[in-house]
Amino acid sequence: MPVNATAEYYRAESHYLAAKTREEKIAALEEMIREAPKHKGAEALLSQLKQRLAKLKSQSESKSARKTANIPKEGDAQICIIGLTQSGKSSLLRKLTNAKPKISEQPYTTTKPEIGVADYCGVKLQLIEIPSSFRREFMSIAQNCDAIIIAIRDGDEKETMLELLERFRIRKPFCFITLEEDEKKIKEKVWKILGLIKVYTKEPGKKQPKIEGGKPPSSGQKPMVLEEGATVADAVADIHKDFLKFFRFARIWGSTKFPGGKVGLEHRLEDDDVIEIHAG
Ligand SMILES: Nc1nc2c(ncn2[C@@H]2O[C@H](COP(=O)(O)OP(=O)(O)OP(=O)(O)O)[C@@H](O)[C@H]2O)c(=O)[nH]1
Ligand SMILES: [Mg+2]
Repeated sequence: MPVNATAEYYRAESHYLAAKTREEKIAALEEMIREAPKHKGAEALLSQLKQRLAKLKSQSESKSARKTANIPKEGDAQICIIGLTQSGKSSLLRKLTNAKPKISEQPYTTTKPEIGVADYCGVKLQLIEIPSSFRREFMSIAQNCDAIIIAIRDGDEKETMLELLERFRIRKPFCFITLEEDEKKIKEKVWKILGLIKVYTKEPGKKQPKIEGGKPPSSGQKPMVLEEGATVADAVADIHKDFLKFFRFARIWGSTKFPGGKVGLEHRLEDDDVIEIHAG
């Protein structure tokens, strides 16, 4: 018992002892801390109360953290497919990836996130369809992904979906896709909004891979995926951080005036560039 505690403190303590939920306990503890005597003799009590409060708060936070259904990112980018029920989300996921979600005429067929991986020119895009119940735990996936595909049947759904994204404060690049769109077009649209570039490496003396926009190179080579605006330095560091120390120059096919033009670390790369790094 604290020395010289006020009546208010004891009232707060009785609230604490009577509290049933964690939230009530937190509120009562905060009240106790406010009302606790602040003199030297009561220091131990105050620190005990603060510790108890911190413990309770961390418990309630981990409980609420469980309400989010974040899915570990795999591949080069994570894209969320969202839309009203029966807008064709599962059909899109089937069309673009290896996933086999159930498709039916029954509204709200999809009840949990469905995940698949799409290949775009060797780039791996992780696609996640979320249920149209728009529960908070599913919306957190849309809040944390890199870009959003909004599945729509017609133009009228656009407004509704944009309002929904705003309501959940989802501010990610997005594009609208309708069921009838061609697979290649959809992937190109998604790639454009991601704000990424793909860059292919080649070894000195070897033939450079032939890159035709939107098509994987015939060699099947997987590109390096970098942020838009990335430089040669970013590409070199992506291969190995220590590599930067030994860098001499690079030759580029694509973003240079002449094929195989010589550049330094500061040269800005573009989508579908081929880079040959000279080091040593
Ligand atoms: N017009 C048209 N309809 C299609 C096509 N593919 C699927 N459908 C129909 O579109 C409806 C919705 O398809 P889903 O892909 O299951 O839609 P969803 O958005 O996943 O729906 P829920 O999971 O129930 O919210 C179904 O009735 C399908 O039969 C298509 O290529 N063209
Ligand atoms: Mg579905």
